[in-house]
Amino acid sequence: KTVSIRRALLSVFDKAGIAEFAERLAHHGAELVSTGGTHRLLAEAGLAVREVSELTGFPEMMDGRVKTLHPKVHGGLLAIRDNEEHQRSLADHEIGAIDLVAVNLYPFEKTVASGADYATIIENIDIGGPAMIRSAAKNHADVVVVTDPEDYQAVLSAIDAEGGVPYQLRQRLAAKAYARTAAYDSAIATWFARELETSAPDYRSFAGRLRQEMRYGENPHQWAAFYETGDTRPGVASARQVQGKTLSYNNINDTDAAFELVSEFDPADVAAVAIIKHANPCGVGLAADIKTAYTNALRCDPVSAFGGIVALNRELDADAATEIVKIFTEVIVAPGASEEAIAIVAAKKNLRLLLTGGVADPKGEGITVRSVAGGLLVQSRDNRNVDDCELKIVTKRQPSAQEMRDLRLAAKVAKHVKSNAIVYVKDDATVGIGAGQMSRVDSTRVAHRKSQDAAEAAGLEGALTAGSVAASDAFFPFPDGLEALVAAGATAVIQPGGSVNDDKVIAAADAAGIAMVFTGMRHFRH
Ligand code: 93A
Repeated sequence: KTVSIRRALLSVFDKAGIAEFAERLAHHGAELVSTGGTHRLLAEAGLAVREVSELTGFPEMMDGRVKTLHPKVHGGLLAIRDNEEHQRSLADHEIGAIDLVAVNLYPFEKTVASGADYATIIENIDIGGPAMIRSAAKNHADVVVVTDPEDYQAVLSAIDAEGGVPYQLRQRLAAKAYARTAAYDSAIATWFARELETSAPDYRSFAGRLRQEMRYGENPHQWAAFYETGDTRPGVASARQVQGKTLSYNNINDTDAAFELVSEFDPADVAAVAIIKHANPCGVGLAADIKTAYTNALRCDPVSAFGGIVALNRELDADAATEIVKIFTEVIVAPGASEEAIAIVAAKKNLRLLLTGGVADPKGEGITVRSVAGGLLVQSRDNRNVDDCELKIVTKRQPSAQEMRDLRLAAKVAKHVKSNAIVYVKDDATVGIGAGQMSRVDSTRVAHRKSQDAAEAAGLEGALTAGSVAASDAFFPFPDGLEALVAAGATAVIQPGGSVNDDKVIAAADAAGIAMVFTGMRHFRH
């Protein structure tokens, strides 16, 4: 059956399109009831509209905190139309049925994002709005709930065509309504968690808010959308896109990986650049300036860097921009950019430039979510790195100061490489990265072979790994992995340790005369 609209309650913060919507409903014979601000707007538009306070017999009070929270409203929304008992209650208490509710909420998320003070944020928690939305949505068998101005037209078209709103549309709008109130409460819970700096991750924050539908997902035959959780800390979701095409599913995933990686390096200490392909780094460089850090990163694997994502931990300057646009790059993400740099990037129409306003806090709390058939796997963000570890030198040979610096860089990069991860570093830049192999020895070999290719591209003999240091994301179960690193030219190694065979691995390192450091912290990433 279709529901014809005899009485509509309109209470909207975002007033876009509401006057036209109300006018059309009135045209079809609906009585209009409205709250203060919405009432004023509709009356000024020349429509016959009653105030909700007239309906309830109570004034709007307490700065509007209590305006629609009343049995005359909720009874009118929740009464089942073909239930005699419910109908008698309506009659006994002189409650009029309400057939349609159009509500959109106080802008809680925007208020938080604007940096408003505590009291203002609290005042922007809508109570009456979600209550009406939930009542109307529960009773979608008899009531129409509209929470998005984008849906006004669909409702009007149905009324024009059928004289009322069909069940299918009411049901779809009810589902959308609950998604909205869920995301709203999730944004409030997330804000509270951050205010309290609670270490307990907010497992509800994956109930996100639809931000963007993509043309497709990881592959063209897959549907995809981007949901934001309301977390406004620097990162891919809160970044401002200055230019370039719309980001794709893979772009967003890779940009996140790139930005999280460079955020491991404090911009006050050093400039860091990471180039990412398929969510793995193909080069990471540190230097005193961003341009040098980029050229250091590029040397590691210039072939893979083509079409990559470039992340910086400092502002993009003109020198770096000039260098980066020389090869095809999909995305640049940085805390900021100079006017000159923005102008240089503008010459490449499709290249996306994202500005985050700062780096991500590597120690920040957060959650990561992935799906499995029939469920979601949720865990806290991996917010520790080698700087949090008590390092233990386990070999006779001690690492030199430069080796120690390079070992720290290698360990931080390895944390962001899909397991099994092996990372070779020399002179503040990666020189070989092995990712995603099922055996650690294979990752070691892959990294070494890629390093030979990079050496050839640079017109050098051998491999860039000669005289390098290496990191492994997890312990070596046997000495063979370590021996492969030594064969590739590594002079120092950093790894978590903790294998039952540690003694044998340490003996192999001593036999080869290299230095080895244990971190005690594993960084699997799948
Ligand atoms: O402060 S409230 O939580 N208390 C209420 O009873 C209530 N009823 C509707 N906020 C309430 N609303 C909200 O007012 C609606 O969700 C809407 O966002 C806004 C519309 O107010 P106005 O019509 O005065 O602009």
